[in-house]
Amino acid sequence: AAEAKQWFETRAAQRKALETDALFGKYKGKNVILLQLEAFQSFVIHQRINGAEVTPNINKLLGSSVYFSNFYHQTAQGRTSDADLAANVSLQPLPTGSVFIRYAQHDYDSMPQTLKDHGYTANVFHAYDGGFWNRNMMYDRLGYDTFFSKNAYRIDEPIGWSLGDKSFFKQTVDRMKDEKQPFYSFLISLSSHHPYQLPKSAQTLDAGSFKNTIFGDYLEAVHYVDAAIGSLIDELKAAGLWDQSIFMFYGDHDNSIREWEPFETFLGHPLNETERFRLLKGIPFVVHLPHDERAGSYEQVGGQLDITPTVLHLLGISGADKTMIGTPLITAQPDTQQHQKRIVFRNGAFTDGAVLYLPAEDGLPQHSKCYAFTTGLAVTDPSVCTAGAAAARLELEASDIVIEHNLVKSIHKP
Ligand code: GP9
Repeated sequence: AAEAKQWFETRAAQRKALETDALFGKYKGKNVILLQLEAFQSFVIHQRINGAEVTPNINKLLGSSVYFSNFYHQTAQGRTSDADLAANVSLQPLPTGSVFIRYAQHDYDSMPQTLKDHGYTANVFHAYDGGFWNRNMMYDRLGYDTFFSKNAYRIDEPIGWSLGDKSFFKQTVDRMKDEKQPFYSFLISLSSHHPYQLPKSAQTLDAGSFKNTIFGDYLEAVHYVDAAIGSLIDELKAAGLWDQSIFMFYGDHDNSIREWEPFETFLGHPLNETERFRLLKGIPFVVHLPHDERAGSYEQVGGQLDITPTVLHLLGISGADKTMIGTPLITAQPDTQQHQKRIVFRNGAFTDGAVLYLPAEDGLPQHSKCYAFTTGLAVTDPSVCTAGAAAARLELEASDIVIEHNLVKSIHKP
């Protein structure tokens, strides 16, 4: 436990050092609207099928937003709930099960609670049963004012498990526009849930040769979600919230399609091992800042655990007294500050943008792999990955200890 505490103190000190950055507090007092998109992967962005863009609204939004093109999900068995934990609590998921279910009675330094401590209202919206993933309990623990679950919505656009995202977003904006500002709103979408079959009336993409396959259904589903995001942006503008808010979204996890052939056909080339890993873990992270500031594509690596630290940094709220793993991604001088940053995955894999380390499935160190991140070529001297792999293990162990022994509140706060 002492080592875990020290690990978190070191990480907190790294965030503290960034507080002199010119962007710290640049967006103080703005609303924060964060969308978690079901099974939304980044490989569909900027792609076309039969001449039509799969994500036309997102592609357009990227022209005026900060887009992290090397951003990865860090979920494990807890799937959607792990993504939520990563994004709002900045801790790693557990090796087995979901923190939401196993440790909902423990304490966390959550984004909603931290923002509430700074005068925000904080609500979470998801049009499904409130008990799923133990959300009722966990959201209470994380400090949200209100969890608007399925009962709070009119099911006037039935899709899949529940309400379609278009209506979900619209009804949520109707609530948000009457909310006391500044607010934090966390919205969890659902229409692009496995197995991705939309009603015929909601299918507007010609999936061509993928039609009537799960991959084609997935493309249809993300195309629908993209349209829902387009409408949501229009609604936020009409409600006068767009330039008063930091608007962000990310994908929660991969789409569970485990055959590579349709991906390779869609992308038009075979995928080597690093490309497969990057595709499987790759999710979009898009941040629209008021008045389109800092728009561009950023290639530095990042992961879901960096979302809360990034938000706190932009709002000028110190993350130095918080038990979190991530570090801010949007800083004035990302290149100098992000050196040695590692994105750590639950199986012990990591990338720092230079190498990708994949531990052996049989657990034998000699079977682990160390690749150059961009070329995907095996690194001739695998010891290049050794120190990073050990550091990744330490991060996972420190996170597990803090969660399992309820230590978040006992880490030293400077
Ligand atoms: C249900 C939704 C799906 O509420 O969040 O969770 P998942 O099955 O993707 O983990």
